[in-house]
Amino acid sequence: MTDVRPPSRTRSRRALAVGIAAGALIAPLLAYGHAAATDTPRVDPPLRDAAASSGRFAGLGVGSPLNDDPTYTDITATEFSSLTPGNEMKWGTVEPVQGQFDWSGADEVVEFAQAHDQEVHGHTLVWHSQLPGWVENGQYEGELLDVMTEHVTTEASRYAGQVARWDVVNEPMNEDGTLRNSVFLQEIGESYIAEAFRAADAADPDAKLYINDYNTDGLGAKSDGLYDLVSSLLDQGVPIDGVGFQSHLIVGQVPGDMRENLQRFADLGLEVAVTELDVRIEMPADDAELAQQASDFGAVVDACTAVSACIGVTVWGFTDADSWIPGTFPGYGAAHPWDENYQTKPAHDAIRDAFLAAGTG
Ligand code: 9MR
Repeated sequence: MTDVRPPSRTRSRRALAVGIAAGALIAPLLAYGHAAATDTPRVDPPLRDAAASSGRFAGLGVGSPLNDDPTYTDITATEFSSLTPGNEMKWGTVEPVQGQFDWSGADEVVEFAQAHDQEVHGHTLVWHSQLPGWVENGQYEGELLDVMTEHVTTEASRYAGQVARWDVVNEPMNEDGTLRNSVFLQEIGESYIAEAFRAADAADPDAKLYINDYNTDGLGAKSDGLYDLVSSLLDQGVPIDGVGFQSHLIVGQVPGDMRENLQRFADLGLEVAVTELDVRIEMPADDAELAQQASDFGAVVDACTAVSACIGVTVWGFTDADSWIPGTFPGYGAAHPWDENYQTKPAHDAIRDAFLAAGTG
């Protein structure tokens, strides 16, 4: 449980970045762009190649534990170029007892990603949810600032060089744009956010450090609050590199100003990414709703590819067979690009086509 050796490093993050950049240059010339120009029958590329043609990644938030079904594993490996562990890197999972770490689930995802030339998007170091009871209930030795710093340092150090991006702080905002009254805000104050970023930067200087939230995809009070927070962190010289927009959406409700919103964060000099995209439908879903859902997935990819600093799109689960939605939003489902039988839905094609349009345009 306390083993702190990292898994073997088969491919560095820099090598991955170079590989993806090279793919971005070559793919449109050799495959899809050429096919279109010469009328040869089009071969549909996996999402990762379509995304690479626009210089971006196609990411997946993977189920927990990594599903053993060979079809699931095959799609995970072949369609995506970035994996976000859905639960395996959360505080409650990796440090169930203060100072005692269980890296088994996280290592499994990291090793899978390395074996398939995928980046790892680390999720997440400091979050009010899925905390171990000893943090939640204040049963720790010492001050919470020290406890948090120790946790961030230990986890980010272990995966240094193997995680492309870290969600350092997850979901810090309230809907009205004020800071969420988490245990960290209560015990440490607003500076917990800056301190978490400083600790992560010291532990893994090469990882891109993100703040990540939901209902911040379009303009509005919550994203205004996030914008002010991020601006203030930058003014203080806090080492923050990016903003993640989770994009847990309802069919037909992609914010029309999503591109504008991503762009204003990019204009601060930051990377942006769509980090947890799904589009839920009230069940049962009919063909018209699936068509609207496809348009919604495409619109989100379009919003990303319209912003040069938007580096990729991660979907939060790929199949309706393995979804967090029905448990959290009873009556809703069908939120993902593959159906419950692992067949692609119109949403899948819309994601692919939006990336290809950006790549060849
Ligand atoms: O996908 C995760 C699911 O398996 C967990 O049950 C759930 C618990 O909150 O967390 C899910 O992922 C969340 C992510 O970590 C942060 N943004 C919201 C996601 C959906 O709840």
